[in-house]
Amino acid sequence: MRVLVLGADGYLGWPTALHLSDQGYTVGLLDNFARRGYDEELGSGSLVPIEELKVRRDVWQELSGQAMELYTGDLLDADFVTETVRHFAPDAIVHFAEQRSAPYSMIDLAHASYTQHNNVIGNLNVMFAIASVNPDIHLVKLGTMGEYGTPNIDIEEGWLEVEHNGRRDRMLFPKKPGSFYHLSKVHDSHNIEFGCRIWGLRATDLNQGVVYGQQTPQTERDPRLATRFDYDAVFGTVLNRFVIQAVLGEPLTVYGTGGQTRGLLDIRDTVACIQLAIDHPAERGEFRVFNQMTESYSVSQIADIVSRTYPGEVRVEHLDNPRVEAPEHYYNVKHTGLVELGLQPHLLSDTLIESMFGIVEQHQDRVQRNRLLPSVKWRETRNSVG
Ligand code: NAD
Ligand code: USQ
Repeated sequence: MRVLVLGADGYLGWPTALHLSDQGYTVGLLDNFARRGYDEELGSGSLVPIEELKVRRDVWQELSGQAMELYTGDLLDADFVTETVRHFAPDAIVHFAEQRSAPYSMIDLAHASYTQHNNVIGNLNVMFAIASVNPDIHLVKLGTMGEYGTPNIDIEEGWLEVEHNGRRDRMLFPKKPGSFYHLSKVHDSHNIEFGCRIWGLRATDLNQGVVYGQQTPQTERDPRLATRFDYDAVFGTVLNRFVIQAVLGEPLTVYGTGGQTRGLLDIRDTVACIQLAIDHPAERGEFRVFNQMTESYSVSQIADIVSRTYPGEVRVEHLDNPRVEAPEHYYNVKHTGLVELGLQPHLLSDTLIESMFGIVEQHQDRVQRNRLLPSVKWRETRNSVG
């Protein structure tokens, strides 16, 4: 099967491409390297050094014998997207290629606008390319658990059976996201669902929780195959950041009370979920949604787990929450779809954190400590003209 991975230079796109290639899929890689540009703009970078995508691709070919075709370009360029889809002729497209940081999208008007334009229009270009080249291509799109926000009812997998004034319907689950980034994913979901209705596209929207971890069996084969590992307050995600802060002897930065709860998953489960979605495609015209997370914890619980696991002393600091989010809330998420397809989750209780400490120790001299504290504040409104 031929799979085109959009965003293949990213934290998750690269290990997914390797995993699929290792499993015998013919993989194409696409990226415009925007993520490396955000690093330059913010003065930050991956804790673990990462090679250029072309180098990583060549190393993989050398080690595995598997070739991967590389397409360098921007999803905002509709002609490039259509030509790539026509040329590679995929059976499935896995779409990771978006600006994915909530704080980045909340810096100011320019960053909110960039995020929504990049994500929504890039995704539209992918949908139109599929519809015009071959509507049978299965679109596997990375969404996010944050699309739902934290409603005071159980979160279903994408759809909700509603009874209202004596009538029933199946509606997209109501969304209440918490950043302009998360909103871009809601817009994508609506656009894709519409594409399934009008053109009979087949799509799987993976509402993924916060991912942690840095290694997969494939990236471990050679340091030149490493994927990125972010620690800064804009792109670093909570568990990865807490692990890095623990090793550095810096306080774990719990925002607010730490009662906010999120769905999480191990990076090895991300790549497994993508494969399961590809192997069991949605039907023509079906907009299928899976909640791609394996367990949920509050931020305080995550800080406790890291503190307990780290062999040294760990301090936890409660900062004023720079975001606007419910500090304590109900959170009960249905996430059985991927398990029914065969996912065997790696849970936090039995894995990984210890191995992450070693990775951080090895590269800790690369950390710029001034990138650790949050500076983007949700309540501040800034536009480009001041
Ligand atoms: P990442 O930023 O590391 O990777 C995204 C890649 O897409 C980058 O290499 C970037 O250069 C590329 N890209 C962005 N815009 C592009 C464009 N217009 N054209 C071509 N390439 C473009 O992000 P990630 O952490 O690997 O996340 C991948 C996807 O998974 C994102 O859509 C994100 O929203 C979603 N997701 C991530 C997490 C997480 O914890 N990392 C959790 C849930 C969902
Ligand atoms: N948080 C802290 N301290 C920190 C960092 C984060 O308390 O140092 C808290 C945040 O306030 C938030 C939670 O931890 O309540 C998660 O924050 P995060 O930065 O780890 O994750 P988030 O901004 O939600 O975004 C990340 C990815 C995004 C993905 C999302 C999945 O960057 O691409 O969509 O996780 S989800 O959260 O399920 O929407």
